[in-house]
Amino acid sequence: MRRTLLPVLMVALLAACGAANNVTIRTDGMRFVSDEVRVKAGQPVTLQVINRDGYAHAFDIDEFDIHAPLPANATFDATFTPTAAGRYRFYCGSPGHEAAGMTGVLVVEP
Ligand SMILES: [Cu+2]
Repeated sequence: MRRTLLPVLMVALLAACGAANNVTIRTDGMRFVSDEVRVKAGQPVTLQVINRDGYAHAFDIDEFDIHAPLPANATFDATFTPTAAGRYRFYCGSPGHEAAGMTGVLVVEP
């Protein structure tokens, strides 16, 4: 029993890890946490951005045409599939926030 169970569990774990292209980003004042996130190319990405600050932010990635307002205490969800590996900058489009350092990088790995 034991000999057969371990490989099966490992395969199941690997499958679960490979399918998890889920990213959660939180706002924290004038920054994003995390400010660098990694996903795999060719797999759907489920992105969730949570704003628990008491004022509005935004979440923007120009290359994926994502431009989402983030009112105070709101959450934004998006699903998209990056096809090309690369480093894609995201930022907060609220006036002054990007200049204050509210930026990050979505790293799409091949
Ligand atoms: Cu902001």
